Amino acid sequence: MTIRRTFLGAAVLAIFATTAGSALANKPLVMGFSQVGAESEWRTANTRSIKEAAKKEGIILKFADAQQKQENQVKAIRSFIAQRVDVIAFSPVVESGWDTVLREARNAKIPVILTDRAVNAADKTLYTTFIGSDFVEEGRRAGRWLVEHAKKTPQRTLNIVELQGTVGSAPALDRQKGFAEAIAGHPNLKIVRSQTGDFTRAKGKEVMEAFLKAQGKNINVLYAHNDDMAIGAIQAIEEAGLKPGKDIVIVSIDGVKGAFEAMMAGKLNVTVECSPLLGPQLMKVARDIKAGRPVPKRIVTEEGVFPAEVAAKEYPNRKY
Ligand code: GYE
Repeated sequence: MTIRRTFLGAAVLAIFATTAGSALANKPLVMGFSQVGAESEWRTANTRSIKEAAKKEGIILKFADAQQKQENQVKAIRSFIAQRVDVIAFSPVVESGWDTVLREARNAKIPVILTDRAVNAADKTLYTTFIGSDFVEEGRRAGRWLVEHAKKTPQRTLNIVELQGTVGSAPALDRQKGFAEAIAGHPNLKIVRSQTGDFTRAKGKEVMEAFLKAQGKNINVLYAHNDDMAIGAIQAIEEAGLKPGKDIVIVSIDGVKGAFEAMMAGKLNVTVECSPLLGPQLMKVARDIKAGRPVPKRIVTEEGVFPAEVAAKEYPNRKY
């Protein structure tokens, strides 16, 4: 009797354990995602991509918009830790100042995925992987396009104004560096002013107005770290009675639809692609990490360069 009861009990327990086990395995993965904000067309497309991919993959997404403030991102990450999410992903608004909060995530044994922007932490074990573009290369591509363009007028000095992205952000630092590298050794290409427009249209317009006021007509080229600032600047240039894309050659980065429209209207000369469609890759990597599969430390997005001449042909293919 006792033996039978024990056996039965064990059998019931075994069944229970199996059910509980599979229930655990089927439990949807929970991801906490801290987004930079909604500062640009790029960012809106990035958010959409992440939300859609999570839905498609059956991943529960806790999404927090930081309105371009690091302190909000830190708060969001701490709240994800408190909620014991399975994975934390975030796009760090600036590069530095993350060590403490990342250590807290590590102590809680919650893996962290960086998307889009990098951190400059010396301790690389503070995050599992970084998915995103090579921003230095994007800056080089923008610079190389300009070097080619300038070959048409080799005797002419071209005064360049630069609209930088958010101060201290990986894309602003890297795009500045890559561009400077590509135009170095071309003394006719001179950066005469460089200031942040915080990756927004409004600031891009405002800073371009200040550039125009300070430089008068002595601006030949605008290099904008993103399309939105270029689009804002186009307005300022037109309001100053000049022709964007002609009087002032404009080079920018992202490849959003707004940039293609500006190119088709002859107001923008080239955009270097930076894909925001990181959602599907992010969800896949999150699953791999959760399943204990090894993931690469760096996953680089593939991108191209689109000059105005191909804009109309490429426009229908653009997904963001
Ligand atoms: O280029 C800009 C956005 O981090 C790559 O952020 C991203 C940048 C993008 O605001 O438009």
